[in-house]
Amino acid sequence: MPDTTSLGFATRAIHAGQEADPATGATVVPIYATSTYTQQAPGQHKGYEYSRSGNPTRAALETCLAALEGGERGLAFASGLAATTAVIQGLLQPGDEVAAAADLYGGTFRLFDKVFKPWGLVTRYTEDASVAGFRPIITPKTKLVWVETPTNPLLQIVDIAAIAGLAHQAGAVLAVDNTFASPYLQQPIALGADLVVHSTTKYLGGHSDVIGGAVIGRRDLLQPIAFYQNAAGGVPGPFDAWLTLRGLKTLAVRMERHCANAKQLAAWLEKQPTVQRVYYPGLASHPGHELAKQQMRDYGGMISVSIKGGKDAALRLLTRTKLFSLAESLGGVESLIGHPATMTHASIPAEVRQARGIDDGLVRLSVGIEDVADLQEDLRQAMA
Ligand code: P1T
Repeated sequence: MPDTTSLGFATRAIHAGQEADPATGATVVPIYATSTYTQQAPGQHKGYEYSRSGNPTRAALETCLAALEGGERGLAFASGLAATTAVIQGLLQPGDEVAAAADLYGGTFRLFDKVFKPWGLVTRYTEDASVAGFRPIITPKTKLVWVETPTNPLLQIVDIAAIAGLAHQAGAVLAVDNTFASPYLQQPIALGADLVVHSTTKYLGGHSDVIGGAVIGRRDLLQPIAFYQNAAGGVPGPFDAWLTLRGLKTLAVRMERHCANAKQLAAWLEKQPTVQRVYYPGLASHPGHELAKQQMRDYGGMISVSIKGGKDAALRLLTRTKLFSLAESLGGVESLIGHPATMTHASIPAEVRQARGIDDGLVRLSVGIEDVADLQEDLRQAMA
């Protein structure tokens, strides 16, 4: 394995873990569609025994993910939530506590609340994701601090270095769900985080054609998570690993366009009379703008918009766009529009959701890489 650490991001995305196939010389990592591997004698093999434990296509993806996040090791999972599950099951015991920033993907909240709470895990949430906000929810039992940044769906920015310092003082591990930023825009490990979690379904895969997840971090910390990956088996198949690896190759150029398009649309949306508020960290009006400038390369492709007139007005917009597809998910080349209250965040109780600002007038945009003039015109005609 040549050392890729000195290479730039776009080069690593194309080369890390992806040297020519040792068996055939194939330039592109092949889809190793095999469940098992023939051994010369029991235990004598070429590094692979069974594809739950390891598969060369998945191994290439895992190596590339680690190289992009600047971690020692990467692990790929069948979904983002399978990755989150592996972190919890690999590192925590019933009775342990998680301290989490309250604004996060509804499915992650549901996992903590409906699966791990009955198992014995206590999750405490803070609306204020600053050090001052986290302090009161960190107890001697806190083993894991969990943040997204930017958050889903309100695009809050969390100070990764500051929260890492706080977590480490408390003897806890900081995990950052880096799905909204992608490693092209933000590398949490360099800022002090211990683990990075991804839904690779989003920007990393980038084409809305595959579900996957990942955990990246230090070798010692990943060891029990890797044990769980093999023991419980929530791994991606080789075709899914291959699609994700194929997506990664263009991550840098895609993110540039996602960011440029979103920046233009956010500035335009802020001036529209039907818009109450625009949530986009690239806007000077965003409370996390200065922090985002420090810890991110650019501001990402996600925008949330609060529409005047509440639910009815929001639903009118959602059903009138022609290029923005009304759909869950984000981070693909095509633009998507969604209604967090009834879609991605429906699993959060209504009163909790509303208290957090995820009201029925909130619309979330995943800005794709189409021509931005077409996207703007689509929103204009839908809001007219
Ligand atoms: O869907 P899955 O690959 O299991 O990933 C879950 C997940 C984890 N973390 C974040 C920040 C996410 O946004 C998601 C999935 N989110 C959506 C499907 C969505 O539309 O927000």
